Amino acid sequence: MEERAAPRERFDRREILVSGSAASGVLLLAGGGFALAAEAGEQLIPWADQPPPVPPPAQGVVKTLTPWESLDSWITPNDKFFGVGHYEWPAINAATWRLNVVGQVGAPLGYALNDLKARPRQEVTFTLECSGNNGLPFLTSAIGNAKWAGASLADILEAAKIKGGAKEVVFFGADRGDEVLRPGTPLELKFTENFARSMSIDDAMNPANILCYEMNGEPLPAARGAPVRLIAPGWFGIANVKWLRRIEVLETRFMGSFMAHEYVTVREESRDGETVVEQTSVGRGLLKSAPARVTRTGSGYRVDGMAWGPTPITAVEVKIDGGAWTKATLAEADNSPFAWRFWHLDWAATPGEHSITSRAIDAAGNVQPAMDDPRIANKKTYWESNGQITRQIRIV
Ligand SMILES: Nc1nc2c(c(=O)[nH]1)N[C@H]1C(S)=C(S)[C@@H](COP(=O)(O)O)O[C@H]1N2
Ligand SMILES: [Mo]
Repeated sequence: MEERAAPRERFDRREILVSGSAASGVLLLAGGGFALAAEAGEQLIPWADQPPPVPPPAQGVVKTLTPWESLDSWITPNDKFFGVGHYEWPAINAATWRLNVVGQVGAPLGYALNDLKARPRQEVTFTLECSGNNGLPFLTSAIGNAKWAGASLADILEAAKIKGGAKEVVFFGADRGDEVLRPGTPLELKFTENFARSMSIDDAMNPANILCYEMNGEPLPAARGAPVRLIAPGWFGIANVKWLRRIEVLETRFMGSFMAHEYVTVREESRDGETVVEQTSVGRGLLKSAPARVTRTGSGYRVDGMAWGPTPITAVEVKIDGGAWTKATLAEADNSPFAWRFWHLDWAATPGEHSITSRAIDAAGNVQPAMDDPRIANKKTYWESNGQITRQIRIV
């Protein structure tokens, strides 16, 4: 876990961003809501329920997490972006790197980095969240919002001429590791596999998808998947394959470890009075919000947070202790359908221990589920955890 920045440092950072490069200034203004930007004299009150450190077995996978309290700008700076990777992070020479598009295509293609950069540039501001976020005690704040730029995936698939009858597009990363099926049995099978995820042809052809080489105006950092990663706006982190190496079109369903074994949600459902188990591959992002931080300015308190999901957020409500749900103030809407929305609530806090819960509501009236909602309570795995988050705070 990174150390929490002191309020003074955060204030300085904002000054630099606003008065610094024009590009950064535009990013900040485009967000519409710098609700979390530190004000002079503002004091951050850390949550009393800090997450435990990432345990050693998971440290190889969860590499960086910036605490919620420090995720205080609408665009998450590259140095604060969380990092998840399942195998050793590969070192790739961008000068010799090539991306091949092969399989069930009429015109197999190969691109060097400069070939991709020569194509029309497409940008998207997208909040990337690990589907394990808030599913495990130590895995919180595995989320960040960035402006990604790259080449349109749909244009490239179009140029490759996908054959009739093809079913899926598989995105292979350069990172690889050992997997085992039926461990400890006579039928045990060990093999080495590249990280890979697939999408239906329809999902892959979504015009929002990009082969991304730039993040927040800088070349895509090595840890974020350089030289090129898939950015699939609206999908959980897992779909956004880093260190892309090969795109392969298949005429069957792809059942790699990260589609079929890992990142599978197991949920009990009731069907005609019978309890059945459904296993589904982790998919699109879900309606969710989080209280991110509490600050005091003079004698006033304020709760800041964010809300995100597949549909526009129309309201966020906050519950303090056992009280009524109260509407938070949403930051000005921007034109980024895939980005989180900031919100805040002024709070006349009294000394003592308090709990703070938030819930997001979308235009269709969907409400982020409570933790005891059957959708959440009957979920056996920690992925896709969009239940309401409750935080604890001590006011002195
Ligand atoms: N090649 C590759 N891509 C990957 C992964 C990986 O292990 N290997 N992890 C995925 C997961 S689970 C998440 S949450 C995001 C994290 O992206 P970030 O490290 O850039 O924040 O990358 C996804 N893409
Ligand atoms: Mo993830």
